[in-house]
Amino acid sequence: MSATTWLGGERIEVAVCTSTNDLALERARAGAPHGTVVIADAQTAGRGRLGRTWASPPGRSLYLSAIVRAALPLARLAPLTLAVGVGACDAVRGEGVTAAALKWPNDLVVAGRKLGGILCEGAGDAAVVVGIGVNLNGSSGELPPEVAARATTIADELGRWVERAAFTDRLLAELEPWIDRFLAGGVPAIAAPWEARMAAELRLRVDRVGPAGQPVTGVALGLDRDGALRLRDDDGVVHRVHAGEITIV
Ligand code: BT5
Repeated sequence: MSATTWLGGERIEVAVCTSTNDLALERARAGAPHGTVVIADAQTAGRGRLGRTWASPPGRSLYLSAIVRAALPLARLAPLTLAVGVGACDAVRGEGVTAAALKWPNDLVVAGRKLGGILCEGAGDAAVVVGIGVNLNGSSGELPPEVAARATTIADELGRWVERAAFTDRLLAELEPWIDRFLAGGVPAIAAPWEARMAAELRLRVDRVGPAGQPVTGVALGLDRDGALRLRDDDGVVHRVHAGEITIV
């Protein structure tokens, strides 16, 4: 595993915070350099997209946010998430969870159960924060009941303890080149690798995608040129999905 050039050069580790994304956003606005990484043992208000919560119990998982100094318009945050997913997927596979795969737009899954998630947020004109949560140790059964049934941990998958520091180094080393490739080449630079790691066997239900805003159920075919998901429904019609609640059926 090679070391990184810029990612994680500066690391801020705290026992507890509301959200590592909050801390990273604050540091980004205060001028922290490209690649600064924030890691917490626990988050009291870990978050996902659309106001959802990321369960963040202490001492057993990875909660990490990285500052990327790049002027990315809002529309490019979603595809950046895809690039980050490729690196995160490879890190988890490298740890031994070879069945890990990507579910559009920001989930890391194993056989339909969620192992990790990504949340990218803008931090002013010239920086973004990339937040990643990966369930490492303990059993998914110890997560809050509303999450447990659809979650997994690396320890659940491998039957052994995962050392957070070593996994963090692995993750940063895998992430850096994919972020660089995306910043240089956009979606075309990461689309095929993303598709190669896509959980293609899952049946997905997407809210508000049909012509009348109705839910559609189908299978993922891959990415469009702008990073939208192409989903084929049961009648063979292909939909472009830009947003919406995506659930595994
Ligand atoms: C995500 O949102 O998957 C993005 C999660 C990003 C978390 C990281 S941790 C470091 C950084 N700091 C933060 O505050 N956030 C980032 P979304 O697609 O909206 O999924 C959220 C949903 O995942 C929840 O509504 C639950 O159903 C489920 N969930 C919550 N906690 C989970 C966990 N620990 N493991 C598996 N699933 C979980």
